[in-house]
Formats: sequence, structure tokens, C-alpha cells
Amino acid sequence: MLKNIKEDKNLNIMNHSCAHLLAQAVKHLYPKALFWVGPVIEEGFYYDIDLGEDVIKEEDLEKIEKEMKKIAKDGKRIYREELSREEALEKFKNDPYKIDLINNMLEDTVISCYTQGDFTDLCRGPHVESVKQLKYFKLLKVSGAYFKGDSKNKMLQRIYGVCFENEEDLNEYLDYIKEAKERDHRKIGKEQEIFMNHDLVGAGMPLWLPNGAIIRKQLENYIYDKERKLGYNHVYTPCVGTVNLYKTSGHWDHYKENMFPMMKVDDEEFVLRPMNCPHHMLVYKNKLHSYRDLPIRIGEFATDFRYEASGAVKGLERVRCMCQNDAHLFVTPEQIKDEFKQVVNLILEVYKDFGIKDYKFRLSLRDPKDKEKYFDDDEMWNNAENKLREVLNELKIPYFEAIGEAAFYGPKLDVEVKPAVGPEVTLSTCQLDFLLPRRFELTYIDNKGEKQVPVVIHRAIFGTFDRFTAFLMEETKGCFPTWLAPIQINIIPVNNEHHLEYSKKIYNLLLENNFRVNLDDREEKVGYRMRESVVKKYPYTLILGQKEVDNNTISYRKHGSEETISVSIDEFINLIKKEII
Ligand code: TSB
Ligand code: ZN
Repeated sequence: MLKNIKEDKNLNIMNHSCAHLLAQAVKHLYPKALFWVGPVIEEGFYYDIDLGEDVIKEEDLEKIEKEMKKIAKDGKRIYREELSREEALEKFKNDPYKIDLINNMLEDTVISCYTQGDFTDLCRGPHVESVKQLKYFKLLKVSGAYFKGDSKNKMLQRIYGVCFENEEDLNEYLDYIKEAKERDHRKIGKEQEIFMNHDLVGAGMPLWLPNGAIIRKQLENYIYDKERKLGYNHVYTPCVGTVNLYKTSGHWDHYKENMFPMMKVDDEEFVLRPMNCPHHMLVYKNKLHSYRDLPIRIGEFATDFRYEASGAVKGLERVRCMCQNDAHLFVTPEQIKDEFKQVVNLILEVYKDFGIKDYKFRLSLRDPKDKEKYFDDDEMWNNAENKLREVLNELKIPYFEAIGEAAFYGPKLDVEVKPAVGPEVTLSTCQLDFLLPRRFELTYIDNKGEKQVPVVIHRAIFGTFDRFTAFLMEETKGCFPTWLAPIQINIIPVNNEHHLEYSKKIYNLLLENNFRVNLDDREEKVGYRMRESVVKKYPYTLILGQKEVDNNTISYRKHGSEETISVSIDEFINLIKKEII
């Protein structure tokens, strides 16, 4: 595991000092530059810069880095100076950003600045003693960032970099970034034509291409079968609802900032739905229920819309239009534990099937102080939170607790995973809810003939198909297992004149057997087409030449193997069928 630079005391100081070195170099090259803040982050440092008319592009980073090296080599000492508020305001009187910082400092803050050669910056410190100590650094990227993170403010330029104590650590880190970039699902998604985005559709609204659609369909079939076996019933419901529906559920009061704005049609006020629970509550309410009917498990592959900040949307991982693998389980209080355990076991089973090993369970609790986000009923919350702890302890599942991560209606058990790039995200979730059934006045008749309110478990095993597919692309580095791969078998005839007819016969036979096949009959050299088959990560490549035609066989290579194996077509079909089941 790589070091967390922010947490490592020495690296923190070095990276912070390196941010100053960056600012000094930028000032040399762009004398009009003004600087906002340059903090240390987990992955290194950045500095937000106002360059006026100038724009720094990725290709300019090299020359800035060169200037940084020059200054570092020059080896000036770094001096700290403490200033009174008046002195500081006077010293930085031509710099609106520093004046803003000074004016926002608390009364008793010690104001200090650091000087190295011809560059002085307002800073709390500490710093290394001399710029000479900064040797192993690299500028990584440049992006836009709004002043104070507010889109109404001016866009500044943010340059990211990283600094280490030695060359080895720097190289290890750069290799890691390179590998992460290779694994980034946005790159794989493009290369393998899994999804695309278009400005005319909008940010965070991916379009699933044919290859992606195959993967998604496979995932749907996989989880649908599992859910059916566990007694789920699936429904289709509209991806809009009236504002009143979401007022009844409480989303309008507690979740509005995550929703698209209301739209009026005739006299009705609609919203694109951010969640499906209200619809499923109404499905439950369509009939009278006895305790004998419970648990009732209503599932749906349901499209939702959520407002995510434009800077936060990311490929398929964080989108504004998503499809949940959702279900709501309506249970009696006595059934909570067993039903919750069934969900956790399903999560574990699915992760095992997909070979996912690196994940953590997070118990997401309310923040009792946040009365706006969370429904105000301490007894209900304590009861629900304790119930989840009990289940987790009984299942002996290791977990960590996170305050303020619960849904507004109840605590959650979330599964956290780490994407190739960026912070952890939640995949699966299982949530306990005593609130929504009350708000929708749901009931069942208990064994004494009395009306009772059911408890609801909200759960999404994949989370969304979008996020899960993004994660799978990164986990597998784009080498999908055969049952999921958009193209499972690629056929290469050695010579079109002599082997195409036989190749077509094999192609049709494989199609008839429900495999997803591609016939690469382009007039390119065999070696070239083989290499491309490897690059495209097709699980199987068939090479069909004279020997195969004469013997009525096929020769195949499995992705990742150099070995070519010859078998009869029946043997090959059986082999893949066995692998897929
Ligand atoms: C499970 N009402 C519940 C449902 O019944 C619900 O909506 N829970 S949720 O808010 O946690 O969302 C379910 C899952 O959707 C999350 O666990 C996460 O995996 C996924 N998800 C959330 N936001 C996004 C997003 N912007 N892009 C892609 N997937 C997302
Ligand atoms: Zn729900």
C-alpha cells in the first residue's frame, strides 16, 4: 500500500514545501500569477492559481518542473517570519487572494509567511529548511477549480504534484499512477466500446454501447435468477413520481438537494425519481397483507435520476442517471434479522462469484446533530442502529462505523470499494427502515387479527449496474470472464481464399450454440490479427488454417496464454459451456 502523504509527517512537510516551490516557478514564468491556496492532499499537493489571461496546459508542466529544479538546485534557505495583521495586510496589499485569507483568519491566529529567494508566501508552515531538500518531485496534471469551490466564482487553475524523499519512492508512486490510469474504467470503457458520453445528452448521462449492453444484460440475468430463487418478485414502475409522492416519503424534505427540479405537466407536479422506495411502498399497499404473506420481496431494475455535482460525475461510477438493482423487503419485526442475514449472505455469494476480495463493510449511522438530514426520532434510530450491530456481530462480519452516512430514513450496511482513481465508493447496500412504512401507512394483520406496521429493508446488491460495471472493468482490467465478455470467441481464418468457408461454418455453429462470436476476415496478416485479439482481450481466439480444415478441428488460444490447443469443435463447445456454468 502506498503512503498517505497527508498523514506522513515528513512527506507532508516536503509536499507543502514543494507547493511553494511550484508557486515560485510559476511566478518566474508567469509574473502576473496570483496564488490562492496550496494544500497537501493524500496523493501529494496542489496549488490553485489565478493566471489572468494565461492558460497552463498539460504540456507546460515540463517547463515549470524544469524551473522548479533550477530553483531547488540554487538552494536558497527558507525563512519564516511572523507578522501582525496590519503588517500582513500591508505586505500583501496587491494580492486580493492573500487579503481574503488574512481577513478570514481568526483574531488570535499567528500570521506567518515564508520566504525563499525572491518568493514570499503567506503560510502556516512548517517547511523544509532549504529548497535544496526538494529533489524528487513530479507535476502530475492541471485542471480547473472554482475559487473556494463555488461555481459562481472565478475558475482558477489547479496544478497537482507530488514529492518524495527518494527516487525509489517517487518511481514506485509514478508506476502506481500509471497502472491506475490503465485500469481506469473510463479508459477501458472507451477502448472496448462499453459506454460513451455526449454533451447533447448531458453530463453524468452515459450511453451504454452494444458491448456494455451485453455485460449489463448478463448481470441482470445473473442477479434476477438469484433473486427469484430467494423469493423475490420483480416489478416495473415509472421513473417519475409526483412531488406529493416524495412529500409523503420524506424525500422532498430530506433529499431534495439530490433531486432534479420539479416539472409541471398539466396540473401535476412531477419529479424524476431519485429512489424507488415510494413506488414499491405503493405496490405493497395495493393489497391487504397477512403476517403469513411476509416477507414480501419486491425487486426492480429501476432507473433513477440524481443531482450529482458536475465536478463529481465520473464515467459509469458516479452518474446522474443510473439503474439500481433494487429491492424492498417488507418484514415483521421478528423477521428483520433473518432477512438481513439473507441479504448479507447474498452479497457475500455474489462477491465470491465475481472474485471481489478487496472490500470493507461500513455501518453507516446518522449524525444525531444533523436534524435537517435525518428524521428526528432518537428511539427509532437507536433501535434500528442496534439491530444492525446485532446482526453484524451474529454474522461475525468485521465492519467499521461511519457517523453521518446513514440514509435519511435509516441506518445502512454499505460495502465500500476502492476505484482505480479517486476515493472509495459504495457498491452494495442494505438498509433498515422503520420510517417509510409509517409514512405510507402500510399494514399487515398479525396472528391476533390486529393491524401492524411492517419494517422495510432496502437493498441493492450490485448497487447500480452502472457503478458495478465500472468496478468490474477496473477489477478485471477489461479482461471479463467468458460469461460476461461482449465477444467470447474471435475467429481468425489464416487465409481467406482457403479457410474462410470453414471459418464461417464454425462461426455459425458457435452462434447456434448461443456464443458471442466475431469473425475477423480482414485481409491482414495473421500475426497482426492475433495481436489485436489479445489487445481486445477476447477470452478465446480461434486460428483456422489448412490443418484445421483437413482434420475438421479447431485450434484455440485462451487470453493470457501462449499455448495453442487443437480439439474437435464439439470438445471446444463443451469446454466453454463448462467454463460458463
Ligand atoms: C437500496 N432506497 C435505497 C435502495 O432501496 C437507495 O437508493 N440506496 S442508495 O441511495 O444507497 O443507492 C443505492 C446504490 O446506488 C448505492 O449503494 C450505490 O452503489 C449506487 N449509487 C448511488 N449513487 C450513485 C451514482 N451517482 N452513480 C452510480 N451509482 C450510484
Ligand atoms: Zn429504497
